[in-house]
Amino acid sequence: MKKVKSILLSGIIVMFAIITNSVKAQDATTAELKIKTSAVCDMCKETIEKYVAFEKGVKKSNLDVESKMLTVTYNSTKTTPEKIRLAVSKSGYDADEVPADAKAYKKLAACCKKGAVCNDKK
Ligand SMILES: [Cu+2]
Repeated sequence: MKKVKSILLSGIIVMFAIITNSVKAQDATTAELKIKTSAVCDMCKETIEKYVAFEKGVKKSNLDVESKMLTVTYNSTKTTPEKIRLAVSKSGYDADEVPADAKAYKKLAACCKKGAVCNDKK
């Protein structure tokens, strides 16, 4: 009888843990995404960050020019990594496997084109 009780008790504990965990998961709507871009200078950084900021659900973004990595904090119930990559593409830059939008890329300053050596690059 004692054994049955302890099995029952551990069953309740496991169930409780599962419930608490699922509540936590629903609560965690803030997600972080890292995107490899084709940015080359501080101007690129400004362009991309401004563009991504307009995307619904994006809380903040920061591009590290040195590594070309864009870190985006976003609300996962309002947007998706796909949409954010598309926003980067529409600003004229590559976003991971998504190539830069051709029209937007054409409009970029010469120093912001892929492989360009920018004057204000530190
Ligand atoms: Cu640039």
